[in-house]
Amino acid sequence: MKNRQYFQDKKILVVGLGRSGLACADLLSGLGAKVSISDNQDNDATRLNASKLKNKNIGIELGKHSQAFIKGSQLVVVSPGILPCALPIAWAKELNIPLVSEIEVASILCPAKIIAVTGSNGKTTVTTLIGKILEAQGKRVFVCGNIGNPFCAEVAKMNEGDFVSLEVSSFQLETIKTFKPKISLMLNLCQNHLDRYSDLQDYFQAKKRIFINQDKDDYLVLNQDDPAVKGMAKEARATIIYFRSSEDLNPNQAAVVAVGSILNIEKELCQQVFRNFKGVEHRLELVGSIGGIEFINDSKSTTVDSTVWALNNISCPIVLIAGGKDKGCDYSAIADLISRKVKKVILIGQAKEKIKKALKGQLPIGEAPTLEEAVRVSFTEAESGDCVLLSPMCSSFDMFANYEERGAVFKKTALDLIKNGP
Ligand code: UMA
Repeated sequence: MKNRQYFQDKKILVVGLGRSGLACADLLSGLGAKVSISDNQDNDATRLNASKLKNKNIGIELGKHSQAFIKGSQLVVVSPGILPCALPIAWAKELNIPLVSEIEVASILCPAKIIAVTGSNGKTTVTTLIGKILEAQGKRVFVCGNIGNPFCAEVAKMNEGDFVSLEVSSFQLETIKTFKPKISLMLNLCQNHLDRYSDLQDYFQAKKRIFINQDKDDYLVLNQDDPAVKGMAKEARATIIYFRSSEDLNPNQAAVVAVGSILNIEKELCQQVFRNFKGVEHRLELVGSIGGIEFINDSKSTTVDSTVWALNNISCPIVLIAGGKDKGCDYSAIADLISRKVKKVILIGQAKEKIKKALKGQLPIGEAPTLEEAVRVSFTEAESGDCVLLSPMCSSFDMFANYEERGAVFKKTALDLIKNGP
């Protein structure tokens, strides 16, 4: 790691004891910082994470954020899920304490070249594929970030000459200060997270922070087919590389090939990687089949556009399980496609009524109180040759800890049905 002394002896408050907070507090205390961590929930998950920090001389506050806890801090590090209006953020501003995100901390220490991937859809697949093409080229690469394992959990293992393929979310970008990827990639932009941002522009603005510190020696890879993304070239100082889909490359693959071209990785090698790629978990993941009915787990779909992608990539009739926590998206944009490709929709979660209204009775719609029940109902609605697809268009936080847990419940219920029958 570089800049090890930067955090030494600094009094630092980490806010949020989820995955990012845990990794960040652990890393900083190992570097000799005086760390404390505050989480406004006192539950099994936060207590478990707190137990992992035992014996590390870290002050832990659970069940509330108190102003006394922040006093005297020289730096506040926020987890991505902390809203900009949260109390610790207001207090940090009031007390003039610098405030950064977990990826900022890791990037200060990171000796590897950072390839940062953002966009509304496809981030996880592209981040994974960039990791794979670099591996195929014989490079040492770390794949982390919003994908699931925090940057802070990986950075201590990195050396100069390594690469990091980093999925970054708008939440993480809001509070970066010096984060400066060698290559930034903006895949696409669509309606998302409107439960956090005041409007689309506000959301796009957060996304654009991925390139604010880049200069002409860095690269910004932009989607030429997405008008909202293409126009960003004029706001950036980095060298611009465009990508666009073609007959032999879907948009995600075209983006990976463009990144490969900067890294001197041949298109042929990329295509070999694409051919061997089995996909990522929770993204159009085939779970299994019974009686000619396939179960497909697309729990990673938390936007309308992401479900559009899923529906366009499935050719058989679909029983669709959708719904969850609404992020302010307009579901009427997908109503037509759903009515053409889907036999029946089974809705779950808080967004049920809003989705039902948007689909305007264009097809049969059912509801289920739980995901397990939705899987069982969908199975009885499906016939041989159909598939049961979980592609929620919403985040999972109304019913689950995260989309991974939602996907795991879908898979377990489907596999139980496959093994034991209805
Ligand atoms: N909390 C507080 N105070 C608050 C709000 C929350 O203390 O005011 C606490 C919660 O009680 C909880 C902790 O903060 O204990 C959770 O922090 P977090 O929501 O930042 O979650 P992490 O576990 O740190 O996971 C985060 C990302 N989560 C979010 O952005 C919501 C994960 O992305 C990411 O994989 C992980 O860091 C590692 O980098 C998930 C996600 O849904 C997959 N991302 C969004 C998306 O992809 O659409 C952006």
